[in-house]
Amino acid sequence: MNVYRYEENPLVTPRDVKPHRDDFEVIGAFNAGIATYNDEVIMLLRVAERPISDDPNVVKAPVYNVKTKELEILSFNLDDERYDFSDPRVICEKKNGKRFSYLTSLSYIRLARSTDGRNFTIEDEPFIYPSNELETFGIEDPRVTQIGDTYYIYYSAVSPAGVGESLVSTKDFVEVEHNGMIFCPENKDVLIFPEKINGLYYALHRPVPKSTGAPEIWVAESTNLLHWGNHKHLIGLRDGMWDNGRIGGGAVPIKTEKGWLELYHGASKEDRYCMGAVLLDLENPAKVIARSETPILEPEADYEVDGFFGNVVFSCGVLVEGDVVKMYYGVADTSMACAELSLQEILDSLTYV
Ligand code: MAN
Repeated sequence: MNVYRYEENPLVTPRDVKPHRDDFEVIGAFNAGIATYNDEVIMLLRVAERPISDDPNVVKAPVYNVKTKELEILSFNLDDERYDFSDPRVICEKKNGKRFSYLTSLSYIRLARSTDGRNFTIEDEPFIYPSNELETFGIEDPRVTQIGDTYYIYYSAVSPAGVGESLVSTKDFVEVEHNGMIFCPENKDVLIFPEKINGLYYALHRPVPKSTGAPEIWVAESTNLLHWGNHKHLIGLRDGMWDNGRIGGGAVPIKTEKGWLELYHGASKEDRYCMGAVLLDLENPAKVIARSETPILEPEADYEVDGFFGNVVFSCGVLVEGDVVKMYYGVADTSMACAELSLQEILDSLTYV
């Protein structure tokens, strides 16, 4: 696979982003949704900020308080036996195993704009900030689907009640209408198709089943974008392969003559995140036509390998111009990068099932 990584990579780094509070530091500007609006490329950045800690033995956890509309800052001592601090992203109570009790940072969505797709100007204020009881730990990994003149933005809403997917919409990237949670916990990585198919809207989603099953990609239908049903299991993990740990949709599906091309992320059991592709039937997106045996993009550049959580390439949005797929992607849970790939080459690389 020929991959052309921009010379300007990483395009946006935490250093480029001004914290939204003086007592906070930005540790991530990554996993951005992508849209075009008024001849500009818009990144909907997931900005992760954490309270500055003066004491290296203290980890702080920011939590949004719905009543006061302020953040509460909780402090944890690294030698507190009750907690596991080994994953830098989360604070886990040992009795809960790998289930986290708090996040070490709070994410929200901030806009960055560009006229050339390479140089971005970052807005000073948050665009979408936690605002209800399902978002008290933050909002993450937005994706954007344009249908007509409306941009549907959906993201992971994180709270003690779980991680689910909420929907908002905007026509101008100024006013935002909130439409509530569309996929309840635990669910992430929702992608809404850009047009109706045989009269119905379609979405990919990624539940995390508990009794049996795994974090895998499902497809659902809707008549109104708010209520989703007729869920079907779409693709699963593959033993011994690059996507044997967890998978989830990435970019909004691309309509091609061969079918809907979905660029998805797959992580190995060792948490190495790569991007691959799956081709779905144009008339029935629940039918899989072909899939990548090997990744189309994997963490190789130093900014993909090293970072807050290394060995991660994670795309939430692409722009397609003719045969060129401009894949914007988060790197190492830290920054944003972009690479160009050939649409034809991706399609030719797939193995038909
Ligand atoms: C995982 C990671 C984190 C994220 C939480 C909650 O631990 O993806 O980045 O904050 O889940 O979604």
